[in-house]
Amino acid sequence: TRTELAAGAWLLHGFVLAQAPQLLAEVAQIEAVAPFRHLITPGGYTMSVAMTNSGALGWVSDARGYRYDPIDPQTGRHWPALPALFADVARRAAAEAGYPGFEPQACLINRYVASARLSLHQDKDELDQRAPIVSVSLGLPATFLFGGLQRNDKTARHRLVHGDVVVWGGPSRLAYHGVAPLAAGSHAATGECRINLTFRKVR
Ligand code: MD3
Ligand code: FE
Repeated sequence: TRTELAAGAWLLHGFVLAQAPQLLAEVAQIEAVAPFRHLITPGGYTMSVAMTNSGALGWVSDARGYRYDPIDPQTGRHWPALPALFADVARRAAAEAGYPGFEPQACLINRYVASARLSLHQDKDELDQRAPIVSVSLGLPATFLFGGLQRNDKTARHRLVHGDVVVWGGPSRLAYHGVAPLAAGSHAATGECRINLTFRKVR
């Protein structure tokens, strides 16, 4: 089943439940090459969410700013290639939500432990903002905050659980969004964390 959370934003309930073990096995392979790390924001804060990437480009942040880079600055090597299963899931989910022809170039992988959060932000480092962003939730549940096109717009809360996929396109693509501090817990698939994959077309 699918629910339209906002104009152009579709929640596909349990869309990757069957593939979750294989998706997590791919994450383990990726982090063996490109370890999770806590990036520093341009303002000097250390992010509570740990991040890594796979694909031709990876999202990074440091004192100089945010950018997509083909090289992992921590290892000096290319990010691990996008697994075929990742690309397949991202394409199928986008098509299911009404965005056929989506080709992900980057997969940002976020890892949340208890209390980790993502403050309200827009994703606007991608040159092609007509393409949607596809997000996959694995492990512990999270409260997702979804606002409007201005930071001060009222935010709605949505619970995202293991296996859920959300496709953010059209008028929702530039909406402010974030994740509330993760509640402590344990999940059979991931242990004491939540993993989120976001697939992006960058340029
Ligand atoms: C709505 N990640 O990585 S996924 C991010 O759960 C990010 O880790 C969150 O926000 C997470 O940038 C939320 C859902 C999401 C991702 C991108 C969006 C929602 C979005 C872009 C535009 C609008
Ligand atoms: Fe985001």
